[in-house]
Amino acid sequence: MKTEAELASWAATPWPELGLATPEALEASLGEFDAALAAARPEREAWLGRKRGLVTLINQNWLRLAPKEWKPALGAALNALRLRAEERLAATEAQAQPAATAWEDLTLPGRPALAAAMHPMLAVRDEITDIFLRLGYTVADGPEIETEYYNFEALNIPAGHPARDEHDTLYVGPGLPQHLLRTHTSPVQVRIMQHQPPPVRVIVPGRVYRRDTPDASHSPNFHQIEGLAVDRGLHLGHLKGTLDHFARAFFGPGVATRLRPSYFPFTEPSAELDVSCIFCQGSGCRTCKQSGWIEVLGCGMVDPAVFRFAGYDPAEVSGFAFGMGIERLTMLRYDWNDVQRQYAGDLRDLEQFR
Ligand code: 2U9
Repeated sequence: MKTEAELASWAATPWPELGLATPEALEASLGEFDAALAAARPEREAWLGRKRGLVTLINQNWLRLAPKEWKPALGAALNALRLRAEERLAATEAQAQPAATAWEDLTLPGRPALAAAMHPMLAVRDEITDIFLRLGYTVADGPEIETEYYNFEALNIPAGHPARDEHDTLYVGPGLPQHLLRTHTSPVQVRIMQHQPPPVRVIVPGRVYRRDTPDASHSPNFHQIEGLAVDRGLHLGHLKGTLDHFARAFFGPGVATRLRPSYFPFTEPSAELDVSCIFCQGSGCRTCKQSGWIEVLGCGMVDPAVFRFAGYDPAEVSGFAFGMGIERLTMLRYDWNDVQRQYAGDLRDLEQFR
């Protein structure tokens, strides 16, 4: 088969010098061009270039100088060759296209990879959990779908008790016993006491549900950490010492604490733990509503009725319990004013904590 250079000098030969005496001879010689076209990866300039392209040369030197009677056959054959060249070129150019766009400017700086990060609320959960792990507590969890017995009865909240209304319970399906989405993690502590003898020192982080309309401080599901300690001879001093330690470990050694009397059906006496305002150091600001104190958690000595439900003898053991909302503590830690920010997944918030 002829090379492109040989074909070029052939195409440049004027018709009278070619000596093509028969139509068959013409067909055979144009066949050489066809064969070269099929074998090569044709280049547009070499075949269809306006000045030196092979088709152009044949047009100028063969067709233009050929006698009249040869022109129709030669013109048709040349046209067919032009069309095949056009087809081949279109095919090879289409193949080359993706490779051309895959080129990148290798001098550009690289795009930073997005690294996953701990959600701030879960980081606060772990931070709180770790404080109690260092005190010798263990971590437990349990089902989010509960019975009325474990969520209410065993926690000294009988049917008709006003605390049932306050819990804004979400019920799950028909059927008895009635199932519900737990309104607190306390059922887990009841199950633990049913299954293991005292002493108990356990921390229970988990998701809980309440039928609330979402706003800046409410969400139909949120997260709590509850704690329970049961042993012989535990008293309010143990509760106060433990929570004092927690408050200073979490908010810093400078905070003051106070216990303010409160009421929960499952503890007696009950209290709320306040810390001196971490934003104004107690002098009064918007966050602490000028009081100088911020409410952090609820707590109390476990009610003897709860021990009886769980199978412990209140004459033998005593204990204390506490509960806190993790989102609330996250808002305090990061000075976020709206709990919904913790569920929005806004990267501008989350990227700060990589
Ligand atoms: C058992 C016995 C006692 C858990 C407690 C609180 C006080 C409390 C709230 C804080 C804000 C829930 O997230 S919140 O709305 N919790 O104030 N929780 S004492 O008491 C228990 C738990 C289990 C067997």
